[in-house]
Amino acid sequence: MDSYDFKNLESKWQAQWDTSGLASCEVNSSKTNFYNLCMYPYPSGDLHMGHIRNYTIGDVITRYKQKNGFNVMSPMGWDSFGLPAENAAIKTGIHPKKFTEERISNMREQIKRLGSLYDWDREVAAHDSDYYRWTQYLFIKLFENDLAYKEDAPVNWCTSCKTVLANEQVIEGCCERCDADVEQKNLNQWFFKISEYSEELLQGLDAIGDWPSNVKAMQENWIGKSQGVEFSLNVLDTDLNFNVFTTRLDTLYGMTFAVLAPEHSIINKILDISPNSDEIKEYILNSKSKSEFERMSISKKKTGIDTGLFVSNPINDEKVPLWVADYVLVNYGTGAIMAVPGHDERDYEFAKVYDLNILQVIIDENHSINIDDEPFTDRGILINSGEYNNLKSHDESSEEILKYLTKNGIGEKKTTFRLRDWLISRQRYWGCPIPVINCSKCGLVAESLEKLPVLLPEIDDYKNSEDSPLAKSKEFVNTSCPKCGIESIRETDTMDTFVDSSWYFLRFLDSNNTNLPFDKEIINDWLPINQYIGGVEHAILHLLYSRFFVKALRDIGMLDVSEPFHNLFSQGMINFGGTKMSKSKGNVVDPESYFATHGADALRLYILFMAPPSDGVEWNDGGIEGTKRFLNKVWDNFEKLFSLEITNQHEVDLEIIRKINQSIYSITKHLDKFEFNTAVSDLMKINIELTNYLSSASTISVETKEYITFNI
Ligand code: ANZ
Ligand code: ZN
Repeated sequence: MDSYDFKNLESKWQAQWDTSGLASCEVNSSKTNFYNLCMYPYPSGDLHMGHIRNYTIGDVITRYKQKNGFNVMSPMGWDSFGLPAENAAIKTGIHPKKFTEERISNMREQIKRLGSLYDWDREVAAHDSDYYRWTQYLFIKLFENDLAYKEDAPVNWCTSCKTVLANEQVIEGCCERCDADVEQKNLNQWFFKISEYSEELLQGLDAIGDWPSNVKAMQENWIGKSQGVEFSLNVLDTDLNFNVFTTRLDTLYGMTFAVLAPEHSIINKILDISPNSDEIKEYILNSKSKSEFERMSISKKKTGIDTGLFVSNPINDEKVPLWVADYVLVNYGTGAIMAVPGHDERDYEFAKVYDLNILQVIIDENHSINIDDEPFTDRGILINSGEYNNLKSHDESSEEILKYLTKNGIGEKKTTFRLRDWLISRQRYWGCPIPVINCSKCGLVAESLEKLPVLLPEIDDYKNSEDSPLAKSKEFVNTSCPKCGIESIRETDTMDTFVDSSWYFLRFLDSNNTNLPFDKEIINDWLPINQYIGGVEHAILHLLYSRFFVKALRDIGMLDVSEPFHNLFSQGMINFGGTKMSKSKGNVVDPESYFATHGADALRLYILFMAPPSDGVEWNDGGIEGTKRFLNKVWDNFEKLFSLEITNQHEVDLEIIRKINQSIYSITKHLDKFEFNTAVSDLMKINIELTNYLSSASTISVETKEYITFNI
């Protein structure tokens, strides 16, 4: 029989932390603030091992910082809008709200049972109208400040279900439900102007605190700053011209063809004059069904159509053919390129497929490289380039050629970004309604702030058709214009759930505010978040969107900070059977069973001990017996310590004092560096030494006992 009775101990202490308010945090305190935040979860129903890892790391930091005298804020809430609740409603008829709230209460109980400290008084849930009212408020602020706008953009359209699909519902180009082909269809949609912040989002990464370098790199790539040159090409024997963007102007003499994206705005005029206009039309239709990923993919065979027209190379008046091909994307650069197959991989592949001319204009210093089998993409010197021959490739020669282009008014330096504006409208039910009204006189008008929230209507049929599900509720749709009062209709799209999660960390700080989403002074006091902890799957979108939100709200005047997250920790994934644990794969290990057999603390300790927390790790419960045994031994040692006969000797028991100080030293050293596993193994070692000492000890001095009581 174990002496360590975790069942009773855990429930006793968890209740005690609750009643004593150990986790509750006042925003005003004489202590230094420390905002410690775990990414709020999607309420999937059950805690999985990834959650346990996340919340255990968060809990260790909360307790550690509390013990170090900080005023620690550690709130918890729910990212509770989103597709799964809606799918379940379509399948089972259970209302998404009921479905979601049952799952939340289940997860809340599990998190409490885990014993992690959260300030539940600050709890928020994205689907709660007390929360989404303020999401709508912030949307309106962005709209009023020209940071939200509406424009045509393609959505995924299932030709057989006649419904709009979310990206997650498109599996290899086909509908998840019926397997029919998915097409792109243009709808009028809402965007946030994140691209206006591209440069600042990039620069901000340098000034930020401690972030994993791979996360920074992913953000950098996503923003994708590229410095190059934009210049114009004339279509021969017409008055048409278009711009191309290149980062390799030095290869201009190697342009052997030019390419337009199928969606390029000049295409209609090309169709009027091209001898191949029928083929081009068909090609444009075909590329509509391809995803951007597919079009960019190196492994897919490149396709295109010759327009039969020519452009002239501005540097030497060479006549080269003009093609349409979908490996050129419409929304990057200018949507058109000068193709240099001799020195660019994708142009090379394309030229091989269609037997187009390939010309070498860069060579290595030894003149030994040729391009018969592959393009030459390294640095070298220019050949076949007229007066620019023998100049170094890349910067030096690009500068020289640019001088010629600028002098003749043909081109100029240009910076482009890969980052596109954020498409936030969804044709879905279970999301935050977009608080805008369409008036035939005034156009798009924001709902008046006093009338928020625009409540999600009750409907019976959650499936979407041509429109969003919300369009089915007449009471919802029909309203009057907030400006002029005439009969008008509401927007029926809802917002991307990433909008909800772009500001929840602000609401936590002032979650009971009924006048505003948050108080400016509180935010200024508490932001940036000292420590943010979450999964690496959010390394790009969530972090970028939140960073954009804070900058936009700063510019609107709602707060005075520029970055939301100072330090970021990305925990590694816990896998099982080689892949991520997930319900759909049926490889979920339920943490709750361990609460009963080993105790929450043994599980938490085991997860910390398993591996460095940033590493991915394969689940294997072989070691959990070990951490349970360790906790038992710690318990036994303390029982033994407190049962030793007390002597009146006024000298300390050095070995015991040493063990305590070794423990404090190791914990301090390792926790600051997120080396939880090393901290645990140090404690295990120290405990064995303590066991050995105690096996022969029979007395303890008064001083030592006081020292122990003081330190634990
Ligand atoms: C000629 C050239 C020669 C290029 C060469 C590269 C190498 P980064 O650096 O990623 O920004 N490009 C431009 N717009 C494009 C579009 N809309 N779709 C597909 N490709 C596009 O990429 C810039 C380069 O990508 C540009 O420089 C252009 O190809 C291509 F030896 O121009 B380059
Ligand atoms: Zn009006």
